[in-house]
Amino acid sequence: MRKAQRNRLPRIPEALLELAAMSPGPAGPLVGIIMGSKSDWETMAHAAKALDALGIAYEVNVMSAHRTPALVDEYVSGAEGRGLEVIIAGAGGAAHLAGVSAARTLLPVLGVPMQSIGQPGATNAGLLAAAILANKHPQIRAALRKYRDSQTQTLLSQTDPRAWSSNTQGETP
Ligand code: RP5
Repeated sequence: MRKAQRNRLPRIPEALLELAAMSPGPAGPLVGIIMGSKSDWETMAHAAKALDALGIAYEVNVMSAHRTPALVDEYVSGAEGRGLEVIIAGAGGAAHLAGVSAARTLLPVLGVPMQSIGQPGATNAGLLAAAILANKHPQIRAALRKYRDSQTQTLLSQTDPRAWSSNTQGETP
Protein backbone atom coordinates (compact mmCIF):
# COMPACT_ATOMS: atom_id res chain seq x y z
CA MET A 1 0.00 0.00 0.00
CA ARG A 2 1.31 3.46 -0.90
CA LYS A 3 2.11 5.91 1.91
CA ALA A 4 -0.46 8.45 0.65
CA GLN A 5 -3.18 5.75 0.76
CA ARG A 6 -2.20 4.72 4.29
CA ASN A 7 -2.46 8.30 5.49
CA ARG A 8 -6.09 8.56 4.35
CA LEU A 9 -7.25 5.56 6.46
CA PRO A 10 -9.27 6.31 9.61
CA ARG A 11 -7.22 6.71 12.79
CA ILE A 12 -8.32 5.68 16.29
CA PRO A 13 -7.94 8.88 18.38
CA GLU A 14 -5.28 8.65 21.12
CA ALA A 15 -7.78 10.09 23.64
CA LEU A 16 -9.98 7.02 23.16
CA LEU A 17 -7.05 4.69 23.81
CA GLU A 18 -6.49 6.50 27.12
CA LEU A 19 -10.21 6.32 27.97
CA ALA A 20 -10.26 2.58 27.29
CA ALA A 21 -7.23 2.04 29.51
CA MET A 22 -8.97 3.83 32.41
CA SER A 23 -12.27 1.92 32.35
CA PRO A 24 -12.16 -1.86 32.92
CA GLY A 25 -14.41 -3.78 30.48
CA PRO A 26 -16.30 -7.03 31.06
CA ALA A 27 -13.99 -9.75 32.45
CA GLY A 28 -12.49 -12.23 29.99
CA PRO A 29 -12.16 -11.96 26.22
CA LEU A 30 -15.41 -11.31 24.32
CA VAL A 31 -13.88 -11.43 20.84
CA GLY A 32 -11.70 -14.13 19.31
CA ILE A 33 -9.46 -12.85 16.53
CA ILE A 34 -8.17 -15.75 14.45
CA MET A 35 -6.05 -15.78 11.30
CA GLY A 36 -4.64 -18.35 8.91
CA SER A 37 -0.99 -17.35 9.30
CA LYS A 38 1.24 -15.14 11.40
CA SER A 39 1.79 -13.19 8.18
CA ASP A 40 -1.85 -12.02 8.47
CA TRP A 41 -1.19 -10.25 11.78
CA GLU A 42 0.03 -7.02 10.17
CA THR A 43 -3.51 -6.60 8.80
CA MET A 44 -5.49 -8.16 11.64
CA ALA A 45 -3.71 -5.99 14.22
CA HIS A 46 -6.04 -3.23 12.99
CA ALA A 47 -9.08 -5.19 14.23
CA ALA A 48 -7.31 -5.53 17.60
CA LYS A 49 -6.51 -1.82 17.60
CA ALA A 50 -10.19 -0.93 17.06
CA LEU A 51 -11.15 -3.19 19.98
CA ASP A 52 -8.39 -1.67 22.15
CA ALA A 53 -9.79 1.77 21.46
CA LEU A 54 -13.17 0.68 22.82
CA GLY A 55 -11.82 -1.24 25.83
CA ILE A 56 -13.00 -4.62 24.51
CA ALA A 57 -11.08 -7.70 25.68
CA TYR A 58 -10.05 -10.13 22.96
CA GLU A 59 -7.73 -13.05 22.30
CA VAL A 60 -5.57 -13.65 19.24
CA ASN A 61 -4.68 -17.02 17.71
CA VAL A 62 -3.24 -18.35 14.45
CA MET A 63 -5.05 -21.36 13.01
CA SER A 64 -5.71 -22.39 9.44
CA ALA A 65 -8.78 -23.95 7.83
CA HIS A 66 -6.60 -26.03 5.52
CA ARG A 67 -3.40 -26.47 7.55
CA THR A 68 -4.89 -27.12 11.02
CA PRO A 69 -8.60 -27.88 10.44
CA ALA A 70 -8.94 -29.88 13.69
CA LEU A 71 -7.61 -26.93 15.70
CA VAL A 72 -10.10 -24.54 14.03
CA ASP A 73 -12.92 -26.99 14.77
CA GLU A 74 -11.90 -27.35 18.43
CA TYR A 75 -11.40 -23.61 18.97
CA VAL A 76 -14.59 -22.42 17.27
CA SER A 77 -16.84 -25.17 18.66
CA GLY A 78 -15.79 -24.24 22.18
CA ALA A 79 -15.79 -20.46 21.67
CA GLU A 80 -19.28 -19.71 22.97
CA GLY A 81 -18.84 -21.98 25.98
CA ARG A 82 -15.64 -20.10 26.90
CA GLY A 83 -17.45 -16.75 26.87
CA LEU A 84 -16.59 -15.41 23.42
CA GLU A 85 -19.43 -13.48 21.74
CA VAL A 86 -17.93 -12.61 18.35
CA ILE A 87 -15.23 -14.16 16.17
CA ILE A 88 -13.21 -12.17 13.63
CA ALA A 89 -11.54 -14.47 11.12
CA GLY A 90 -8.87 -13.23 8.71
CA ALA A 91 -7.27 -15.32 6.00
CA GLY A 92 -5.74 -14.98 2.58
CA GLY A 93 -5.79 -17.43 -0.30
CA ALA A 94 -9.35 -18.72 -0.62
CA ALA A 95 -10.20 -16.89 2.63
CA HIS A 96 -12.25 -19.85 3.81
CA LEU A 97 -11.37 -19.65 7.53
CA ALA A 98 -14.45 -17.49 8.23
CA GLY A 99 -16.77 -19.87 6.38
CA VAL A 100 -15.35 -22.97 8.05
CA SER A 101 -15.64 -21.23 11.44
CA ALA A 102 -19.23 -20.11 10.83
CA ALA A 103 -20.16 -23.74 10.15
CA ARG A 104 -19.10 -24.65 13.70
CA THR A 105 -20.74 -21.94 15.83
CA LEU A 106 -23.89 -19.85 16.16
CA LEU A 107 -21.74 -16.84 17.16
CA PRO A 108 -21.44 -14.05 14.58
CA VAL A 109 -18.27 -14.58 12.51
CA LEU A 110 -16.88 -11.51 10.73
CA GLY A 111 -14.64 -12.45 7.79
CA VAL A 112 -11.66 -10.38 6.65
CA PRO A 113 -10.40 -11.66 3.27
CA MET A 114 -6.78 -10.53 3.39
CA GLN A 115 -5.76 -9.30 -0.08
CA SER A 116 -9.11 -7.91 -1.22
CA ILE A 117 -10.14 -6.08 1.93
CA GLY A 118 -7.06 -5.77 4.12
CA GLN A 119 -6.47 -3.08 6.74
CA PRO A 120 -9.69 -1.00 6.45
CA GLY A 121 -11.69 -4.24 6.51
CA ALA A 122 -9.91 -5.38 9.66
CA THR A 123 -10.62 -2.04 11.37
CA ASN A 124 -14.26 -2.25 10.31
CA ALA A 125 -14.52 -5.83 11.60
CA GLY A 126 -13.32 -4.59 15.00
CA LEU A 127 -15.87 -1.78 15.01
CA LEU A 128 -18.65 -4.11 13.84
CA ALA A 129 -17.76 -6.54 16.64
CA ALA A 130 -18.09 -3.60 19.06
CA ALA A 131 -21.53 -2.73 17.64
CA ILE A 132 -22.69 -6.33 18.13
CA LEU A 133 -21.36 -6.39 21.71
CA ALA A 134 -22.90 -2.96 22.44
CA ASN A 135 -26.36 -4.54 22.32
CA LYS A 136 -25.59 -6.35 25.57
CA HIS A 137 -22.73 -4.48 27.31
CA PRO A 138 -23.55 -0.89 28.39
CA GLN A 139 -19.87 -0.02 28.91
CA ILE A 140 -19.03 -0.98 25.33
CA ARG A 141 -22.12 0.92 24.13
CA ALA A 142 -20.86 4.06 25.91
CA ALA A 143 -17.34 3.67 24.48
CA LEU A 144 -18.76 3.15 20.98
CA ARG A 145 -20.96 6.24 21.32
CA LYS A 146 -17.94 8.32 22.39
CA TYR A 147 -15.89 6.96 19.47
CA ARG A 148 -18.64 7.83 16.98
CA ASP A 149 -19.09 11.30 18.51
CA SER A 150 -15.37 11.94 18.10
CA GLN A 151 -15.58 10.84 14.45
CA THR A 152 -18.47 13.26 13.93
CA GLN A 153 -16.43 16.09 15.45
CA THR A 154 -13.44 15.20 13.27
CA LEU A 155 -15.57 15.36 10.13
CA LEU A 156 -17.17 18.65 11.16
CA SER A 157 -13.70 20.16 11.56
CA GLN A 158 -12.65 18.93 8.08
CA THR A 159 -15.54 19.80 5.79
CA ASP A 160 -13.36 21.20 3.01
CA PRO A 161 -11.47 18.22 1.51
CA ARG A 162 -9.10 20.49 -0.44
CA ALA A 163 -7.46 21.60 2.80
CA TRP A 164 -6.48 17.95 3.53
CA SER A 165 -5.60 16.65 0.07
CA SER A 166 -1.92 16.25 -0.85
CA ASN A 167 -2.95 17.28 -4.42
CA THR A 168 -4.26 20.66 -3.37
CA GLN A 169 -2.43 21.32 -0.10
CA GLY A 170 -1.48 24.95 0.18
CA GLU A 171 -3.98 26.08 -2.45
CA THR A 172 -6.68 28.48 -1.37
CA PRO A 173 -9.95 26.53 -1.06
C1 RP5 B 1 -3.44 -18.22 4.07
O1 RP5 B 1 -2.35 -18.15 3.22
C2 RP5 B 1 -3.07 -17.35 5.24
O2 RP5 B 1 -4.23 -16.85 5.87
C3 RP5 B 1 -2.26 -16.25 4.62
O3 RP5 B 1 -3.05 -15.11 4.29
C4 RP5 B 1 -1.74 -16.89 3.33
C5 RP5 B 1 -0.23 -17.01 3.31
O4 RP5 B 1 0.21 -17.71 4.47
P1 RP5 B 1 1.81 -17.84 4.78
O5 RP5 B 1 2.40 -18.54 3.60
O6 RP5 B 1 2.34 -16.45 4.98
O7 RP5 B 1 1.89 -18.65 6.07
O8 RP5 B 1 -3.70 -19.51 4.50
